[in-house]
Amino acid sequence: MTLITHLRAFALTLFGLGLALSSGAVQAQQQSLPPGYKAEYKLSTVLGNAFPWGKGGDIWADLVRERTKGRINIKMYPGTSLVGGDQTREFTAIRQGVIDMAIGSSINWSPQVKELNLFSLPFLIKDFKSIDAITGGDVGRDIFAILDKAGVVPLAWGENGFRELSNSKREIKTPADLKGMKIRVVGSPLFIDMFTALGANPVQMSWADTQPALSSGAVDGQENPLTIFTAAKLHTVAQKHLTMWGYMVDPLIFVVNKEVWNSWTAEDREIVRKAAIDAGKQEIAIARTGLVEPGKPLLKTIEGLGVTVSTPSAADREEFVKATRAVYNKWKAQIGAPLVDKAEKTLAAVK
Ligand code: X2X
Repeated sequence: MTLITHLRAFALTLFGLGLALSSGAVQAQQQSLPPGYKAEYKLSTVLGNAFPWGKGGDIWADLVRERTKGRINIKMYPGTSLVGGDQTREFTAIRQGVIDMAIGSSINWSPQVKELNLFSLPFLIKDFKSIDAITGGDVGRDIFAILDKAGVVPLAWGENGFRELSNSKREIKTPADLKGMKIRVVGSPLFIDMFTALGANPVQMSWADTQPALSSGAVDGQENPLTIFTAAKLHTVAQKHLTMWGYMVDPLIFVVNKEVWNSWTAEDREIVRKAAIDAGKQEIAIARTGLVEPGKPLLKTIEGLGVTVSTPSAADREEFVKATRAVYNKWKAQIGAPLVDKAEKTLAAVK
């Protein structure tokens, strides 16, 4: 063999080695996802990241991506777009695997999980300390066990918020002021019962349909947390009157589809759980911004938009409580009296 052929053979060997190395690198990249992992996990929410709810979704996705070094890649689908915007079908879709993970409202999942109506019982949970005592205690653990049995893996609590009443017609201070008013409500029969008992005319529709309906005057009012009122600019769709009645609060719940959960390593499951808890805490703080500081600055902001903000007196509030008592009792039985008893006891102990 000549020197030239030696050199050529050497160069070819080097070339071949280079090829082998680079295809090895590509293979390693393709294999960097553990077996059974998907390239993307679909996270369902109702609201996007202009709202605390969607911000919570971004935080969860970012924490998981960072802490798993990209093994778990979450993409958020707001507007409940994975179920064509129908909030009340979200829970079933998670259970069936159409949705991999979700941050959902207790109201939207209550048609499938009747115990979640607990949070919607009129005038049961009256302040932040009270909701924290429920979600952070025995009742919260019971609800997670129920969700687990219902076919999803519950990981952490977040918060949509206390739902205050707004309308285009007049200041509402007592149930009499609500008489005949068309109020948009979410897809749980409890809300139809409640607003009917208050003398209003409840109309059930999805969040996606609500803003157009307020804008055209098809409905007069709605109820939602104040962070939604401001971020969705509800004052621009004729919502000029706001009543701070604090009649219920909907928590958010971070969950994962069971099959997806079981496809992850124990290490990754722990990362996803811990990230949900961390994201939930941050999301709750965002949802309460402007409502926990002295003087509730968010109310000033809303007044600055030309909205009248009324807070019913204790006596007037009692009128609302009385008018909805029969609804409370009917739904207490549907939810299951022992669970509601437990919640009532927990709340009585809150200072
Ligand atoms: O539809 C609503 O009112 C909303 C956005 O608050 C929920 O999804 C419960």
